[in-house]
Amino acid sequence: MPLAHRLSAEERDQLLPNLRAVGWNELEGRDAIFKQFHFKDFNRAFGFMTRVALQAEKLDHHPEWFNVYNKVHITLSTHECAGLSERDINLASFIEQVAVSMT
Ligand code: H2B
Repeated sequence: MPLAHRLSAEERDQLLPNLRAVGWNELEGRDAIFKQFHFKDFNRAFGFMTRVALQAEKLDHHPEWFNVYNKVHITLSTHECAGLSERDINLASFIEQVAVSMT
């Protein structure tokens, strides 16, 4: 896999607005993006997590996440470049597709 690079200001201007529009925000004090998801119940939340987990494993890019019942909080960042990379954007886009199909 090619090395991940931290997104430049120009790349951020291009890539982040679409994700902001659906509720992803940049964290304060850390170069990462974050979103909270709410589902109807635990089955939906865990089904969502299962689908995301399988794709994360394929991409070798994994979410930091927290789940209680129907809530899933997700943080995405890339250790290799200590910040946001295109891998985070790609995983966030996939996560959005799954979330839409689970609500
Ligand atoms: N997930 C995330 N979110 N960021 C990474 O930098 C990362 C990862 N690196 N999953 C991968 C695994 C790396 O640790 C392995 C060794 O490829």
